[in-house]
Amino acid sequence: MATENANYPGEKIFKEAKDFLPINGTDYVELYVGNAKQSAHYYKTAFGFESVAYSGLETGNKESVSYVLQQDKIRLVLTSPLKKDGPINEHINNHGDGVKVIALWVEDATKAWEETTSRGAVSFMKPEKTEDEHGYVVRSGIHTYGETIHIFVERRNYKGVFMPGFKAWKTDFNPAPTGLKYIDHMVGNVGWGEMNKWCEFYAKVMGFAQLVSFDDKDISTEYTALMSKVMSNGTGRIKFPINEPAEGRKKSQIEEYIDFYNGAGVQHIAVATNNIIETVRDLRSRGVEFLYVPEVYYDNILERVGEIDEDLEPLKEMNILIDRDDEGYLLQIFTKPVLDRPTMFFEIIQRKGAQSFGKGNFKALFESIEHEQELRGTL
Ligand code: TYF
Ligand code: FE
Repeated sequence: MATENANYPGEKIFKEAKDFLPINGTDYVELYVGNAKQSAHYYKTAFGFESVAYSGLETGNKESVSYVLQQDKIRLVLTSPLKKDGPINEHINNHGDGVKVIALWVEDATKAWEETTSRGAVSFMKPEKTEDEHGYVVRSGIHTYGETIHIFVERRNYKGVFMPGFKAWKTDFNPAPTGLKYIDHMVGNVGWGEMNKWCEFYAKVMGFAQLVSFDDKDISTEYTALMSKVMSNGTGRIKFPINEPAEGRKKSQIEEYIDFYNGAGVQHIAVATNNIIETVRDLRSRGVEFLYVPEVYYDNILERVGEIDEDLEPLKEMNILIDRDDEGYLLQIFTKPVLDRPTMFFEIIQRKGAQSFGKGNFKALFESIEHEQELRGTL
């Protein structure tokens, strides 16, 4: 399965995805948060998510409350505890608000659990069937980096709004969507020297293959050294870059994350749009804050990326970054952290052929992140 990488002796690359774990797509992303009601309001108002489902006291759930939001194929679940103590409180105490679950939509959650645990995954939950008048869902789960988990969701026999235990969430407050379509990739930050271990986990346990690798030579700016590898499933629909800090002059942004999150966790969720200029214009008007890249970035940009369909002016106005690879180009922009701690943020991405991750933008992007770190006094 693994072959030697000639450039990095001793390092393994996983060339071929295996198909023992077919995944249809991301089912949902669940965040444990301090106040799910207010977080839900933020994701509706600022990002244009729609209300879908609810679980809480009114549905007989006395332990926790969850709001399910959706925009096109992107489903978010926001969960808060209703009582003191327990795993949700502990998670929030350790990490602040953050992603607990990356749920993957599969045809057979029992098989997904058997295939992954037999290859060494640590079980989070055995296959469990829950039902209501709309049918049944089977879920199973395994641990991944930090306290993050993957839940496998089998919903082919379910017709309800989300899952048993939830009711439809009807409300008169329905802000318009902002054009976000699907999750393009979700990035994990892991500790020093742990990147290869987690890439190996995705290769061995989940059958993923390695798409790309960046080392600190690619992406070492003055301070922010890091290494990154992208793992992907066979269809390419699920892409999980894994970052680890590297030695730099001062503190790596990955180390800053690990310090505030108290361990490994999800660093950013990249969401795709078909019209990044309009999406970003809309998000900005709703109060979403983005990283700033100095105007000089645009001075010789077209020499670097060649011809593009969009006018440069609105891209510059919105501060959107551009990069090209041999398959096409991409447009991307990064929000500031959306939580109190400098941990998780969003990327908005529009792919025009390019299947890469914006390597040509790393320098500008990381200098911008360093500027924010400086303001936080965490460099
Ligand atoms: O997902 C990626 O690889 C790009 C670039 O800390 C990136 O979005 C990589 C590391 C990072 C922030 C962005
Ligand atoms: Fe990204």
